[in-house]
Amino acid sequence: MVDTTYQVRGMTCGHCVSAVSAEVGAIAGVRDVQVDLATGRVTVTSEQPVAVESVRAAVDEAGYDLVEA
Ligand SMILES: [Cu+2]
Repeated sequence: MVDTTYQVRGMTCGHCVSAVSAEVGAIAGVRDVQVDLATGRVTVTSEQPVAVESVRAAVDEAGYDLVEA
């Protein structure tokens, strides 16, 4: 398993957390998504490293922005 942490901008409440978790969690190979609302940190646990483009697309789909690393 691989843990990767991303920074997401725009989340303000538990609904935002759910939306991001659902979209990112739907990426193939992703096993777990932990969102820290206070910091905007999103930690993705996956079987293989996930392409950042996939994470960006999922975060976009949820309505938020992935901050450039
Ligand atoms: Cu919200």
